[in-house]
Amino acid sequence: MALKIPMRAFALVGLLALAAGCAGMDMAAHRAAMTPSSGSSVPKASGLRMTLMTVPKDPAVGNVELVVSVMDANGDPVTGATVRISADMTDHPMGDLSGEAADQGTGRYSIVMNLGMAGEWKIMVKAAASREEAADEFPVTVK
Ligand SMILES: [Cu+2]
Repeated sequence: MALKIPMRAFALVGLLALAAGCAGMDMAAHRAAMTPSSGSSVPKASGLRMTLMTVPKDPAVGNVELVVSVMDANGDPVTGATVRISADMTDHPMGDLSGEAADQGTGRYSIVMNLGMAGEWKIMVKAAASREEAADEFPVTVK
C-alpha cells in the first residue's frame, strides 16, 4: 500500500499496531491546514505548557500527524526542546507506538503515527527543554 502522506521531516512509526490485530488501515486524507484539536494542558510547575493539534482535525484510522506546541510560562514558543510522544487506546493496549517528534523550529514538534483503530486514544507527551520538563496527556478520538 502506498503512503499518501509525504515523508517530509517526520518520523513514521506505528507499524507495530498492525501486528496487534487491529483493524486495517484506512488512510486519512492529509489536510494541509492545521486546526487546533481538543485538549490543552494545565500549566506545570516547570512553567512549560503544551497543546496538541492533530492533522486532520478529526482523524480517521491510519496516519495522523500529531503536532505539539510547547510554550514557556509567558506563552512564548520554546524551540530546541526534546519532545517524546506515545499513543495508546484508552481501554486496551495497541502495542508500542512512540517516537520523538521533529522540531519544526517554531515551538512546534511533529510526528506522524498510525492510529490503527477507531475509538478513544490517549496521546502522552513529554517535553524537556534546558532545565524544564513537562508531561501531559491528550484525548484524541479516531473515527
Ligand atoms: Cu485497538
